[in-house]
Amino acid sequence: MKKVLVLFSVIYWLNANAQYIPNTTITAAQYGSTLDLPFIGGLTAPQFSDVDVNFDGINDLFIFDRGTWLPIILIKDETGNFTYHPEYANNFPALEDWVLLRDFNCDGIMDIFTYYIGSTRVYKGIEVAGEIYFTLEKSMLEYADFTGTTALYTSRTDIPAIDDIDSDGDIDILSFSVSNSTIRFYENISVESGFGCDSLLFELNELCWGSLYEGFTCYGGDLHVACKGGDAVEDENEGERAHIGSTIVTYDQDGDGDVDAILGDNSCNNLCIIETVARLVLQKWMKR
Ligand SMILES: [Ca+2]
Ligand SMILES: [Ca+2]
Ligand SMILES: [Ca+2]
Ligand SMILES: [Ca+2]
Repeated sequence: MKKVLVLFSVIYWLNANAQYIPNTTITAAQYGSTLDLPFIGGLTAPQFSDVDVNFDGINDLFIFDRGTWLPIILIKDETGNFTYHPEYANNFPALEDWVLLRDFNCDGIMDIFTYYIGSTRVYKGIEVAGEIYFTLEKSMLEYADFTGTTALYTSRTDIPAIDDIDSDGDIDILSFSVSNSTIRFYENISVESGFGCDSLLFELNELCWGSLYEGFTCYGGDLHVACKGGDAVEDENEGERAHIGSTIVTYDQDGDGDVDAILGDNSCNNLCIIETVARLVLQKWMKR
């Protein structure tokens, strides 16, 4: 019995110390064509970010899959080809639900914004021996108002926009409210406070960004809705639709210097563009 226990202990120790290293040199073909990335693991709901993982001056591709919560790293070479490098996944901390890589402190190294208990956790990217690693910057983002500081709400089922919304150089956040019907604009006042872009100091600038009310529909939402002294109140039958709130991606779609946005729902098979035609005042819907 003693020998059996020793044997199990040795096997357990070996397993605990074994490192899984997938063999990426094996080729696989389907219908006569060699597959580029046959053993990447499959993607359920991928989220993509640029990041230079190996500091060669070329942005590589970071993929975070909501289905597995695991990062997938594809290294890009100078010819534009991507190669799967699973070993770099160990450079990233444990991540949940959604992940966006942004350079909040303008040091040229991507940082991590990820979901954490109804809010957002931030890790700062650093270079160690020619590879990217991360240190915890903010365990949970907060914003300031007249009551003090409050956790900056983000939903685990949606994805906020983390971008320089007001084009002053620091990273701001657009996130649907707890009621999921209006978008809140959390303004970073790092630049305004004289700290350049290296701080994360948020104030609630707008309760209803874009005067937008997004209900249960898959076809956008109502525009020019006056903010009702706070988050707009849901007046629709929640049982008729599966999900309110949306993922938000901001970018300058028409190149006119202001922020447009794409909204997408997990219960809809279409995306909607909101185009800012007068800065943060008037928007219009285009269904795609
Ligand atoms: Ca690179
Ligand atoms: Ca950075
Ligand atoms: Ca800003
Ligand atoms: Ca600012």
